[in-house]
Amino acid sequence: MGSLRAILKHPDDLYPLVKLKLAARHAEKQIPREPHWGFCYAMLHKVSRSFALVIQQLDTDLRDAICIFYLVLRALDTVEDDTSIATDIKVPILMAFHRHIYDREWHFSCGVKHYKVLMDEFHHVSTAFLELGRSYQEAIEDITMRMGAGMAKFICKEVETIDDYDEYCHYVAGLVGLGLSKLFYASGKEDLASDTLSNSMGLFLQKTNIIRDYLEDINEIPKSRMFWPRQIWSKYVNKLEDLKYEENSVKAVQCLNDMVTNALIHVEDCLKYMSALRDPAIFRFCAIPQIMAIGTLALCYNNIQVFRGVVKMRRLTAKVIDRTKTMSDVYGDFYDFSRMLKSKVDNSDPNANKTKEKLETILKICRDSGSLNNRKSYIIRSEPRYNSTTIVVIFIILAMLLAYLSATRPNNI
Ligand code: D61
Ligand code: MG
Repeated sequence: MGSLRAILKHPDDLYPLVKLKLAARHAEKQIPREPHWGFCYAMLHKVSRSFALVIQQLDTDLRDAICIFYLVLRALDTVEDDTSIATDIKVPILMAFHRHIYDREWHFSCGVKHYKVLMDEFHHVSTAFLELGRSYQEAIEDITMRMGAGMAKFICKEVETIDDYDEYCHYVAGLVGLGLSKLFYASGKEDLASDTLSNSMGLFLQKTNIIRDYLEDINEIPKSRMFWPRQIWSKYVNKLEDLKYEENSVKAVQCLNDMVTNALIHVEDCLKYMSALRDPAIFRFCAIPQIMAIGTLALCYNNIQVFRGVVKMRRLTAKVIDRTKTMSDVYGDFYDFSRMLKSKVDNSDPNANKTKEKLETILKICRDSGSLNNRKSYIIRSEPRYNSTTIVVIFIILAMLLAYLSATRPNNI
């Protein structure tokens, strides 16, 4: 939860934040009573606050399926990400994970903190999985099998080329897109989306994470993890870790901008995918992470901080969740963030023209949608126009409300 100081500085963040808190409490009341479902939803909140918030607002049976889909893949990813497990132990677990989900007795202890609890008590997840409808189970099993095999392949292989990068991202995130499209279709609420568009939805999110998390991944203990493709970084430095050293700042930022330009390729497909959705809750579920991603790219572009610490759009989350309702909101936000990105392009950057071309394509799609009027931007924001007494009164009331909500609900936002 934002500090009082942060709230005082950005008063318009407060209303969506309070709304979000109330929505989270409401959703919590709807969690099924059985202990395995209780465990699954509590775990979802702990391991992913942002996805939990968007999953919550879906209708019950689809929501349950997506919750389990998320936890199964998060568990698989915990095995993949645990750098202390030897390869000969790890690979067979990844390959057989799609069978373990049918076995209530199975578990494998690894990971840390919440992830360790998820792994130790995985029987709750398999119990809940076994209660899902057969078409949901089949979609989850199929994607888990393909993701596990893909992860296993990349345990022993580095991400060298841009094709490798796209292939790795397909396994860990593109397949989530394919699986979600299948789950939406199985719920009877959506047509079946094409694999290409579904894949792009995942690639755009995953590439944004990989760009943002450079420092975290390179500093991973006991062994650093590298997802930036050699084909891109070798144009700027000799070793991927050289990007974090101050003397390479200029090259580092150029490399970062190259990576952002590569991620922008997927935007067109993502907009096409989202524009075909019909169910408002599914639409919001898909659109919110995409808006956060383009916002994150806009924040990371040309920003040396990516190599120094954490760059996150924390403050915007509640607002995006509150405001994203229709495709016009999506076009509007993609338009604003693309303009912000364009304003950051320096003509001396080796990819300046390529980046600007990609951004022009996105801006044109948004303009051609004909829905850019009458919107309030996240970026161009007016300063609040209250006098000081009003500010003090409003803050005291809202701070008390927030303090109350935080005290009665331990989950932080
Ligand atoms: C619409 C809405 C959500 C979508 C989508 C379409 C298409 C794809 C995705 C979500 C997946 C995006 C993944 C981006 C975040 N990356 C990770 O979490 C990495 O792990 C990848 C393997 C596990 C994937 C688990 C997952 C994630 C989101 C889901 C989901 C399953 C199921 C349903 C809905 C959303 C990453 O994790 C570490 C980190 O970034 O903190 C990694 O290990 O690389
Ligand atoms: Mg992983």
